[in-house]
Amino acid sequence: MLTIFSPDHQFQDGNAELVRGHLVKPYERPQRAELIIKQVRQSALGQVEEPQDYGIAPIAKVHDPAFIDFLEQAWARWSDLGRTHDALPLCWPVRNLGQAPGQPPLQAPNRLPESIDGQLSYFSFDAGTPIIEGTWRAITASVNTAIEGAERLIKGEKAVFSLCRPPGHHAHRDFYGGYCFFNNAAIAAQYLLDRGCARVSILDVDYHHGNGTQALFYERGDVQFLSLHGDPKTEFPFFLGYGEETGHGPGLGHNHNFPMPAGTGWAAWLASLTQALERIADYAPDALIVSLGVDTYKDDPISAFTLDHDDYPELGALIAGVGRPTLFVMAGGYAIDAIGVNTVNVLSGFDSANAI
Ligand code: Q9C
Ligand code: ZN
Repeated sequence: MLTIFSPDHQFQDGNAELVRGHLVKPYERPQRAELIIKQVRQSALGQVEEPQDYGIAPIAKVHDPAFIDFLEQAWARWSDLGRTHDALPLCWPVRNLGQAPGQPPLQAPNRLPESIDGQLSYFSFDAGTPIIEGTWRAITASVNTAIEGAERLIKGEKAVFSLCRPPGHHAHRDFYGGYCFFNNAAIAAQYLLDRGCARVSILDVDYHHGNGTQALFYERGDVQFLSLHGDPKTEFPFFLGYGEETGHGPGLGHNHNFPMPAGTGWAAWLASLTQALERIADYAPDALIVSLGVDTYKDDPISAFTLDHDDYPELGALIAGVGRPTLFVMAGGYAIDAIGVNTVNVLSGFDSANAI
């Protein structure tokens, strides 16, 4: 399988993350991608190539122009105030905060503040996603990595691995969070639709619900979204990912969530995957995008499923069974010692099944 990879991912390298009340080095760190690419090369998965620059246009098909401009300028505005540490928001318009009596609904919460601090809050949903000097460079490289993978599918590749970092599946049209800024998989899906695909399925196997991807396509009939994840009753992102979220309007029936409790292992996870794969077969997409997180692994430091090394090749083989051009887009996975093996196990499992 061809891998697309940009060394520019390294420029997203935040200093601090709050975990269980402690300030720690962020789990979402450059070493993740370095260890995955090392394993790709060691295991001779296939060629590794760098992406071209596809510019802003394909990002603007999915994200709000004001949000894109904000991300491009955020660090300069922050550092112009003499600040040298990570730019982080700390206040959000929760429920009806900002809704004064007598005002029309939602007017006040939707007002754009003027300061960089206010706008960090306006364009985000958590404080776990630091903006630093290199963030823009890294997030545009990550998008280009996803689009290059989509472009290669159009040119005839059967499967491509876009080794994106930072990840994307938590990013909405106009807000970031969960380590994600631009929604790499969604941008790749839209790129495929704009180049002749009629229907695209996105299967999100990351431990966390792909809230951004779901929201972006919730009312769309041309993208099917399926997510297997930790139950939002107990897990990030907490406010989306329930089973009753099935889509709206033309999207009704095209959104499928499979929340599972802490402690879920391969057998129960496989039962959800089997259902998801049946839904994909029914939808008959022209292409399949997999948001590939390996934070389902038993020793992942921020997750609670118990998948093991040997489960990942089987996952890859089952995805190959869909029999569609397939783009793997890297998402989460924070067990540093295992991230390379687990990721490449999925990809080589896919390749082995296809070779039969
Ligand atoms: N601040 C992905 O796997 N934060 N995102 C956990 C510690 C959010 C995970 C709490 C985890 C986001 C792409
Ligand atoms: Zn995750």
